[in-house]
Amino acid sequence: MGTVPIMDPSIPRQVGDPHDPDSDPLETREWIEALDALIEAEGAERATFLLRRLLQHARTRRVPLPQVLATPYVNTIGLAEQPPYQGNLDIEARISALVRWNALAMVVRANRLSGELGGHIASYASAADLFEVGFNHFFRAGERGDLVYFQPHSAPGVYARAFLEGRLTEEQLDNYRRETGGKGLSSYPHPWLMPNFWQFPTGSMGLGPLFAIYQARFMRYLRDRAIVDTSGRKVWCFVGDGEMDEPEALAGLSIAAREKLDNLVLVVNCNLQRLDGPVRGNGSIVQELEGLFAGAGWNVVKLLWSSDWDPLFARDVHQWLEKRFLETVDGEFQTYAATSGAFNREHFFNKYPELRELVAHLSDDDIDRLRRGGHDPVKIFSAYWHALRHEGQPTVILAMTKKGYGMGSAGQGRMTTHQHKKLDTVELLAFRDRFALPIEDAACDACAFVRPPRESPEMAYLHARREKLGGYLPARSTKAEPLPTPEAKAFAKFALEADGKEMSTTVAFVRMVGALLRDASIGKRIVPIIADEGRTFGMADLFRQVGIYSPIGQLYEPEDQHQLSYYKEAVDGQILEEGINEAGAIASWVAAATSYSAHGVAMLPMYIYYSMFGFQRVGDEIWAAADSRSRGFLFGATAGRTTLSGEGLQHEDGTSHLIASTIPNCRAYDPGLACELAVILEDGMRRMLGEHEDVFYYVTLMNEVYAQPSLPEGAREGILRGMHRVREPGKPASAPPGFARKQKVRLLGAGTILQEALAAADLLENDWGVGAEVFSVTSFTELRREAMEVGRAERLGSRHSREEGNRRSWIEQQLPQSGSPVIAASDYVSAVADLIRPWIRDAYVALGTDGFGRSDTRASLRRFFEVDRHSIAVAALSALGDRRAGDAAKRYGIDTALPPPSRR
Ligand SMILES: Cc1ncc(C[n+]2csc(CCOP(=O)(O)OP(=O)(O)O)c2C)c(N)n1
Repeated sequence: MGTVPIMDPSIPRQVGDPHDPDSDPLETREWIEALDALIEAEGAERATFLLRRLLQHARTRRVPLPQVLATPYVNTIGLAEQPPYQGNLDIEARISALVRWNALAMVVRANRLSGELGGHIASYASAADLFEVGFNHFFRAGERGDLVYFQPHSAPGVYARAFLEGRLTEEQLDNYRRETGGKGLSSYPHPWLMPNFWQFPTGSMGLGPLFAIYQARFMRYLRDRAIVDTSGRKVWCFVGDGEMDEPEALAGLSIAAREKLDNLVLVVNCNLQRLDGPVRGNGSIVQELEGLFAGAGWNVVKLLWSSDWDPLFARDVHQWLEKRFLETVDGEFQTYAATSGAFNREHFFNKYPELRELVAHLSDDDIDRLRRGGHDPVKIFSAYWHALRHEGQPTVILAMTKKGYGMGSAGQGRMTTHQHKKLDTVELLAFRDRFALPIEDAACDACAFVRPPRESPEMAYLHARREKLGGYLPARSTKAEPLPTPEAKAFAKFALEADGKEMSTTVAFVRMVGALLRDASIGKRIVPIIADEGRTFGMADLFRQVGIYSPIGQLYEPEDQHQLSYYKEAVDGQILEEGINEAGAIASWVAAATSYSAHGVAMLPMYIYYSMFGFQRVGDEIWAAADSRSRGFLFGATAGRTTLSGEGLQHEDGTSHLIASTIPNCRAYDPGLACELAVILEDGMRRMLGEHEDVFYYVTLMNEVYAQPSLPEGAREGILRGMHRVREPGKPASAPPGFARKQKVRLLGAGTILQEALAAADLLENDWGVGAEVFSVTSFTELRREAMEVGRAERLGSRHSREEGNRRSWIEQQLPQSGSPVIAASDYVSAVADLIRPWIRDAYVALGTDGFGRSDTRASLRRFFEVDRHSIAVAALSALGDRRAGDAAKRYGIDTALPPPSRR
């Protein structure tokens, strides 16, 4: 038995408590009686006022104050504040038993079929009542309904309920975790795999709570900007207590409190266990989370003990129970969950004579039946009821449960229960009896699914409840109206007709966004998102143009108020300025990018960030965004390992395009020209907002300034498919008609490195008499994808779906076998250019920026990574087998003795 170190020493102790000696018990009693009298006569509010004043005074007198962020280990909501239960507890218990049974049967059956399928029983067993009270009384469905983020490995319970509701078939349940085999069910909530069912992917622990918080915040944004009236809608998020150790799970706590998100209820299923063992064996996860959430400014509701304990609390006038709870660490609570009433009596209650006496009238079985709060619908109902009525703060409900509840010796509270998925006949029968399920022995042994007839009282009740709450959940909708999207000439004429004007693609982007924000059709739907780098990317003008969202407007006169583009915060501000918080910014982006589904109104998020702090920093969130079928733009700005010069190892991105290429629905582009950017934006908007394609775009932007050409005739298709020719091999001025250079190379350049490829072509022609054709590669990823599709179609003898009849990929069309080598260079690791190697029939050299980024000028960096014009020219000569390659290296000052950049 240990003591919990973080327990609050201010908890009132019983007079004469040996652990908290009182030097003057009589005086203490007088103070307490005085407070009681005050509450009695003038009410709790007055008592709060006086206590606050006393504390203030004590502080000025430098009296050390007790820690105030922890309360006793009892329910926050007292019996007197409990609303009457508004349902039929008997029927609900029978429904809940059926859901529990079917969830368990699903996992056991799947594992009888194949041990490799996995699945979890114990987590849902602990969460079942938390979910069921929600389904029967709180979760509203439909367009104006609530958004529920489910604890991922409790999915079997959600499926089991949908089965009872008639929304899933027995066959689907039987195909649990085999959704690729046909009519089955995915392991965890995945909108990609079950697009009509799951709304929010939560399988990667920690993202659920973060996404839920930013969803609640985005709902306020939609309301405040008068786009959708989201008032009254709630976000519910169910999360494991072990999961709360994920940094992402805690990352949004302060914004939720700061923005007073009382439309959010987070329910932490505190079964005190995670996968390997206890969450805080030597401490108390409930007390720890209470301190964290209360400190961040949340309304904390502890839901620890069931109604069974109320009579005991009522008789326990000297708070012996509170004292005993506080000194019990979670490792012990887990043991009490796994053991019998007799054991609990012996080890928990018998420690103090007062507690022994308190339960003397109870049998061991009675003690065994003393439930934890998260298993008592009455207490759960009360906690939810209060949470919904709480104003001005988000609410967290810390619900204590038992992991594997009802699994008896097969799993309840056992160290190994998380992965327990096999139950023998005896254990199955015991489970049936424990929940009084009407199942024959043989059916029980066979783990038969059970669904009473529609007209049975249970089913009639279940459907009536859901009808009252607007329909069934979870259900994902995609009803948003398509939006007409503008043509590039409407927002990017300057880029399409650049005619040699100098600018960077970042500057071009900012101009395009500025114009798009004024577009009558989609302007209001754009959600610009930045993570404290707006000024870096030259977006400061937008601060005033559309304002920065703040739910309380601007309470101060900004220092720069007299400037044209001052820092303007407004309730209807359009920009989400997330501060230095890429995780939060992506969470906002996901909320906006899925608004077409969650809110029936398509938004167009444009999140611009330092490209290194995207896929690398929050890659898992982007993966979840892809799973969520997000539609929107991600802009990796001042991208490229050598273009963002001077910033060094941690900022210079050479990998994001490689990671982006692994995400099936991410269309990744690295345009080097402003006109290319315009075409990509135009097409992206059309596909996402007009055609409702479930894709999102990753586009890199650079801050290098150079002359921009107008959009070449006929280039549009190539830009979108991944490459187009920008330069023919040159001819000497005096060349006779029909002149052809003997040697020719083809150079591919991506992003700003296209400029190096163009310069290399000049070097090759002028210095070495080699003809060079230059292609701008806007997307190695798109080129590869299409070529793979074509190759697969050929392999399988089927027709290529996108390009019917055309059996040659775009790469092969652009770079047919010709005997001329191909040299590609990008500002990313060479593996990016290598993505297309299999389809190039001639010698192929892929140059890239492998190695750590470093601080230097652009020219030096490009030389260092060997993607500069000279290195490209030398690579071309070498690929031609031209003996002059060595001379060229010498002439251009390339030190061939240096080790490769990745080893320097
Ligand atoms: C990011 C991440 N890490 C690890 C896992 C694997 N995992 C799934 S459930 C689980 C334990 C969950 O414990 P807890 O959150 O306490 O929930 P409980 O099952 O106890 O209700 C783990 C480690 C995961 N899904 N995601």
